[in-house]
Order: sequence, then C-alpha cells, then structure tokens
Amino acid sequence: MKTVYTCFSTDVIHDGHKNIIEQASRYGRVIVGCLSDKEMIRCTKFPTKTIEERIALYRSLEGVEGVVIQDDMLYNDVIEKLHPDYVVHGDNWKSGAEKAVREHVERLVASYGGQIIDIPYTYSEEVKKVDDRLRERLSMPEFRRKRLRQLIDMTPVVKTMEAHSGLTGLIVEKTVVKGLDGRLDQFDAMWISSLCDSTDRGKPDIELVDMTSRLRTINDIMEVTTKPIILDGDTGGLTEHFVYNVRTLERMGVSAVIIEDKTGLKKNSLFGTEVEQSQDSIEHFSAKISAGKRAQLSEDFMIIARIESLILEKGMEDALQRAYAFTEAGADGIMIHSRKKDPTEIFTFCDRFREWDKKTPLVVVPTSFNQVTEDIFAAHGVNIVIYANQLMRAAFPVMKQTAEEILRSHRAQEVDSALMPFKDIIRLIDTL
Ligand code: SPV
Ligand code: MG
Repeated sequence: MKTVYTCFSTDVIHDGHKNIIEQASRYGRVIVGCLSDKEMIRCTKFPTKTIEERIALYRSLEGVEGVVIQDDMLYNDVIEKLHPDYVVHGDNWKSGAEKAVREHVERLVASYGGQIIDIPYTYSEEVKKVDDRLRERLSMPEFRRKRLRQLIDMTPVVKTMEAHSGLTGLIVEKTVVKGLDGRLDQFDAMWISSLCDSTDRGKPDIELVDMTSRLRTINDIMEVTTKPIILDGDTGGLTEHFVYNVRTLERMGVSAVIIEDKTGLKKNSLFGTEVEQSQDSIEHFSAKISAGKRAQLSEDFMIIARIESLILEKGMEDALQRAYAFTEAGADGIMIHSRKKDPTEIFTFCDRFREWDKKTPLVVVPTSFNQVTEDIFAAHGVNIVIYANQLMRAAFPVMKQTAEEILRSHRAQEVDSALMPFKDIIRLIDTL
C-alpha cells in the first residue's frame, strides 16, 4: 500500500478539501498533515481553532487514515519521517508565493523516487463563501482584539508594519514573500502611527489630529483587513479622556494602545532633545495607566507604556525605574524607544528588564537602529517589532518627484514608464 500525504492549514473543511482526500485515496492510504500554528501564521492563515481541534477535525474526515503535525511549511520534517510515495496538493500552489514551497517539496520527494500530484483547485461558490466567512469572522472585534496576545504566544516576534489608510492596510494584510530561508513570510500586525496619520493629513505630529479623526483611520483600515491593530496613542491625553478612549478602542476591536510618558506639547521622539519636550512624572503616568486598566472591560486589550528616558537623555537607570513602576501600575507591555543608530542602549535595557521580568512583552521601534534583524531583538527578549513609518516614507518622495516632473514637462508622458499601468490600478483592489 502506497502512502499519500497532504497538508491542511484550514479551520473549516469545504468541498475542495473533501475532493483532495477523495482523489488522494485513489493512490493509497491518506495521511493528512496538520500545519502548526506558527507556520500557519506565516502563510497568512491565522488559526481560529486550536491545533488539537484541527487534528480532531481532520481525523474525522472519511478516507483519512492518520493525522500528523507538520511543523515546517517546507515539509522537511514530515517528508523525512514518512517518505510518502505521493504528496497531493491543490494546483493553486503552482503559482504565487506558494510556488517556492512546491518546488522545494518536488526536490525532496524526487530524491527517493516520490512524486507530487497536483489536483485541480476547486473554484466553487461554496468554497468562496466559506473563505469569505472565515475572513469576516477574523475581522470581528472579538477575534481581532485578542489576536495580538495570541500572536505574542505563538510567534517569536510579532512583526508589525505601519498602516495609515485602507490601501496601506491592505498592503500589510496581503503582502507575502519568500524569505531568504525559502519560507513564506508576512506581517503579523499593524501600527497606526501618530506621525504617519498626521503626515497623511498634512499636519505636524503634535497631537493635533484628534481622536475622532484617528478613529476614522482605524475604521478605514478595519473595513478591509483582519490583522490586529496597535494604536500609537501619543501621551494618552488627559486621564479623563484616556479612560473614555480605552473603551472606544476596545469596542472597535483594537488590540493595544501604546502611550508615552510625555506631557505638555508632544513632539515626535526622533527630534530627541533638539526641541523642548517634557517627560511626565512616574506617579502621574502610573496613575494614567492604572486608570486605563480599571476602565478596560475585555481581558484581551493591552495598554502598553512607552518610555522616553533614552530619547530625552535621562539615562538607563531612569528608563528601568520607569519600566518597573509602569509594570507595577498595570501596563501590559513596555515600549522602549531610542533614536541612536547604535542599538547598545536598547539591548542593555531589554537584557536588564528581562533579568527582572521574564514575561511582560517588550516593544521596539527600530527606525534609527534599523540594521538589527528581528531574530537579534528576539534574543534580547523583544516580543513586538514595529516598522513605524516606512510605507509613508517610501510613498512621499516618489509622489513629489512625479508631481515635479509633470510640472516641468507640461505633460505626463515622461513619468508614465515609472508608474503602475492604469489598466492595473483600476483592478488593483480586486486583485490584491
Ligand atoms: C510614530 O510612529 O508616530 C511614533 C514612533 O510615535 S516615532 O516616530 O519614532 O516617535
Ligand atoms: Mg507617534
């Protein structure tokens, strides 16, 4: 009897999966692989069922002889263990990002005489409906809100990218690449930056854009995405306003707000000491955090305290003292910021904080110390890495150059070859 292997990374079984099993069983006994949580996430499929529930679901299917856990999206582990005669998959993996996985598996099985069988992908109304419903469920507040805490437990680093509009939200939601290690990867969460949200409105980053406007940005993004949202809450404003906003954010399904320990007219941290900025007292800021935590109704929402001591050159001891105090006050995480190119002070802070506290999530924003890779941060105990402004910084220079060139040429022909074809832009949203 030949062994036929197929890998599932789904929470819901539809006709497409049943068809795969039926076709596979013509070739031998069918073993289904259940892709592990961390690998599902990297393939842009966030699990809404536990791995135990998924295993039980796959095991209950007619024609399935056994279920194994697949902990490597490239199939290395299962193929080494099972040496299946056939690997069966929908033929949709012959194109797009998954193509790289197929090529890898083909090489693996060919080495011992195995074979891939591509089954024509089932495009049906029912399959589309199941997929759409799953996406809609993931976008609901109760699912989206808790997803950040789930990700912190499931993945070594929560890779978070800035989004400031529906379109940039879609880029963060949908972008998948084949990484240097041959595995697929994607962003886990979105950061709604005060800098980018203000810049997009042509305004300075001084808490001038009010919460009502910020909520509109969040809503635009939420309407077209499912990934969790971390809001840059600036200073959090008056405590009386902050407690109100915590409830609003929770209700919308935002996962976390990060507030910084500054007071008075807030300016962007990357100005450092070039402009006048005042740090809040430990007592006052701790009280604001505690008030926010008391106002919170769900268990999932996170209030993360951002420490500006290194930015304002108040020293490491001050930063650590604040981290301990804010954690005691109830903060669900600590963001430490720096504008130095050299990451040493960030590493020192994280290492020393971790000696004292093994669990409270740590957040960094490597705009200046951008040479550090995510795995190095993880080795220093960091849980969330935020790419805070790169999409905005990518777009502005190109838009400006394009405007200048059209103005110089008195026509648009000169810029056209550098632009996306207009036949593509009119279909962009449907094809993303
Ligand atoms: C933002 O993105 O608005 C931030 C991070 O607060 S920073 O710009 O580095 O201060
Ligand atoms: Mg900000």
